[in-house]
Amino acid sequence: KSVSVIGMGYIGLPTCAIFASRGFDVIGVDINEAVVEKVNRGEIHIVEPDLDGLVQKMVASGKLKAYSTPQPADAYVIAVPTPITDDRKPDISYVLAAARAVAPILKKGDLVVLESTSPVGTTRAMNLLLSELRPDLTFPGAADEDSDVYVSYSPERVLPGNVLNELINNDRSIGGLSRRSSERTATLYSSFVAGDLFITVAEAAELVKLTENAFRDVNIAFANELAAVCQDLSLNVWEVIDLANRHPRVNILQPGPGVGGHCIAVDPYFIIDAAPESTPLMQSARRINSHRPHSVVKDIESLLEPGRQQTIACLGLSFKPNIDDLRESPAVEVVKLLSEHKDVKIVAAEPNTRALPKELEGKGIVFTDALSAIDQADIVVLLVDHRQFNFVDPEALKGKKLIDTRGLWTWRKARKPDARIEGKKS
Ligand code: SAJ
Repeated sequence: KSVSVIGMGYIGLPTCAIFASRGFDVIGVDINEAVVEKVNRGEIHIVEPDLDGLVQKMVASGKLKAYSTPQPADAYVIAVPTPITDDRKPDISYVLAAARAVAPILKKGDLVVLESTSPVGTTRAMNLLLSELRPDLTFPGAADEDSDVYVSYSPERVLPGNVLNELINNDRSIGGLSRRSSERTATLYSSFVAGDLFITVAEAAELVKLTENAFRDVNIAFANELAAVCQDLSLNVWEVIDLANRHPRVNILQPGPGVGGHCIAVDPYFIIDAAPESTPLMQSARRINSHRPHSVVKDIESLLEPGRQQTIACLGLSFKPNIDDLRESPAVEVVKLLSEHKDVKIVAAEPNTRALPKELEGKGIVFTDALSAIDQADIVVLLVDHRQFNFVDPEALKGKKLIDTRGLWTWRKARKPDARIEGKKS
């Protein structure tokens, strides 16, 4: 049994390692030579708990090998990026490029599974491209008769930071382009998935994936809107949410400096693009969440004293806690906006990366550790609730102006236990 995983990023690499751990001969493919060399040395290029040990073991056992071009296998899993263009249109060119790379080596009986988050219709478009490139083979068609090659969509839905656990334990939807394609895909994933596998049509599976992330975006927008309301009314949003969430059917998410990452800040646009007239709620959630970094900068500006150079410590740059991923990070956006000010010196700290990201280079920003950043600062801005920041001594913050965009210090740590009066639950 062999499987070739195209794209060894945040999803593809853990997927390679899990397949290898279940006895598959795994061919990991990436166009980035540096990634290929690193994996073949048993090393990883991303921060993800427990992944390093597993990749090292699988490479050492010979079950996982990395290449820069696809190699023949019984199944191909495509996990390449599907970004949006500057005008917020889905870009599926990497999926089509992966299909073009796989097409020449396909043989009768092979399975091709698309895992990348994709606009509705992408799997069928990929199938069409494959069938055009390989007229000697049959592919799933409208009549649902058996074909030489099987094609399906099965999206990943794992949370960065908890990938290995969620890969195994989450349920999965499988949208085959034929009944046999779905069955083959279910057999492939049942090798490691402990959750349930649900079979549907490809287009539904594509929309399911987009819907999950759009749902979260809308819910975070609600929390962020509530933060703005509380600011207007001089109330503590963290307390309001915490108490509202004591209702058995209310579960409000956490406000913050915005929504980052390559999924939640991107995927709703795939739905919006497909149905612009029918998505006013999703569109406004996107606007609310994209505006958050600007509100944080406005709050910081309100603390600045005019005519004096001041130092601002920005703590955390990644898009969420305890990872190194800076893609679409609202924290980076805040720092970038701040760096346009003449009167401020910015000192930034990010415990999970070794240097500033490229987009912040050359702007006079100092990169250092959290404690020395705080030490130098007039204003301390907490942008990411990394676990390390829990341990900052309150003494170090004394006399500093504070903006806590995640409620880590101002609410979660300071919550008074004596504010609770025990009820009579037996
Ligand atoms: N965020 C908030 N408040 C919250 C929760 C999150 O402001 O209460 C922010 C985070 O700080 C971050 C952004 O939202 O900037 C996204 O973080 P996240 O943890 O919600 O999600 P991702 O992007 O790491 O992973 C999401 C997950 N989707 C859902 O939970 C519906 C994951 O399961 C998907 O597999 C992943 O997208 C993906 O690859 O699509």
